[in-house]
Formats: sequence, C-alpha cells, structure tokens
Amino acid sequence: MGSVLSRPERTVDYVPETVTRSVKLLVAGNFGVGKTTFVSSVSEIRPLRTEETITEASVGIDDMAGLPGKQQTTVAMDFGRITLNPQLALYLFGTPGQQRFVPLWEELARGALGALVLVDTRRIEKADEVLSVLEEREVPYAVAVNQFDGAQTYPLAEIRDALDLTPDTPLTALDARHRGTCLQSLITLVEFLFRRVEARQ
Ligand SMILES: Nc1nc2c(ncn2[C@@H]2O[C@H](COP(=O)(O)OP(=O)(O)O)[C@@H](O)[C@H]2O)c(=O)[nH]1
Ligand SMILES: [Mg+2]
Repeated sequence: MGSVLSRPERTVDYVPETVTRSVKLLVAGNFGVGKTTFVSSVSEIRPLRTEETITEASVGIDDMAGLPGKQQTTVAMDFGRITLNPQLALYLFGTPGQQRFVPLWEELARGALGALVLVDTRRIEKADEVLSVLEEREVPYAVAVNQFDGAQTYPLAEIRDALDLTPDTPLTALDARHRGTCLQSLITLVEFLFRRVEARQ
C-alpha cells in the first residue's frame, strides 16, 4: 500500500478502471472535530464540500466553545474518494456535526458499510450523541482520536473506557491534517468491516 501513502496529484477525477469494488463510508463526529480536514487530507479528488463562513447568525447555534480557530462550518457534507488499492474505491461522506442536521443522516447512512467516528479528547462527551445515532441505525463504526496540538493525550485504553466502546471496536489515533495517519485509520476501519462481512457469509 506504499503508493497511497504519498499524496497523489489530484488530477484523476475518474475512478480508475481497475476498481472492482466500491464502499461507502461515513466520516462522523461532532462539530469541529476535524471531519472536513480529514476528508480533504485523504481524498484524491478535489473534495466536494459545502462550507459556509460562520456568521453572526450561527453564534449560539453552533457550539464553538474551545474552538477559537474555527471559521467555517459544513452545512451539508463533505465528499471525497480514495482508491485504497487498485481494486477498491472508498467513497467518504462527512456527516454534518450539528444536532439540527441529524435528519440528513437517514439519507447518508443508507448503503454505508460503516463509519469512522472522529473524537476530540477535549470534548469527548460530545461523541456520545454521534455514537448513539450510528448504533440506532446499526451502522458499524471504528473510532479515531483526532489529536489536536496542545490537547492532552490519553492512553487509548482510557479513551475506550470513557466512550464505553466494545472490545472489538477499532480505536486509533490520527492527525486529521496528515494523510498517512488518516489512511491508517481508514484501513483499520475497512479491515474491521470486511471481517464482519466475511463472518456473516
Ligand atoms: N491542530 C489541529 N487542528 C485541526 C486538526 N483537525 C482539524 N483541525 C482544525 O480544527 C478546525 C475544525 O476542523 P474541521 O475539519 O472544520 O471540523 P469539522 O467541523 O468536523 O468538519 C479547523 O480550523 C481545522 O483546521 C488537527 O488534527 N490538529
Ligand atoms: Mg466540516
């Protein structure tokens, strides 16, 4: 998988002809956790996104506590694609984090094989809502800690406890700005999902 680890030139907009399998995945997590950053880091097509500059109007609606650097908010979703190996394309759908967009999840979750849930240890309790939405819709997920600069680091075992994850739920750490770590987390998720599919067959 060495080739995907280097950032590709974003010139290939068509799915390579070698691709025989495509998988839809959600990139979920609360507002400001790094979903848009993650999709931009890994996507080999120019990510389609619908970001709005946060205006006065969203003050009090979007919870910006602890997010001094955040100036854009995703009003609908992020979309990206990555060919993980020549045969396998992943389609990534970043879900909008804010509570008012939960109805949109019904559409997004349809046909999704699974989800990668990003969490920020500074606001870890915010992940609970996202995890419950996925559990209600029976979307299997892996969790990835987006390690922000200056945020305290915790052992993954502690995070697993705090989130009350089952022992088989994959848990990794990444930096949403760094393609390599994002890819590792995606690979872990995909391996987990394929194992589940195989176990069912
Ligand atoms: N230091 C640091 N900043 C990040 C990281 N991931 C995202 N950010 C910043 O955090 C803010 C929120 O990220 P964004 O991707 O918009 O979050 P989203 O609401 O989940 O889509 C942005 O200003 C990003 O540049 C990270 O891993 N480290
Ligand atoms: Mg976003």
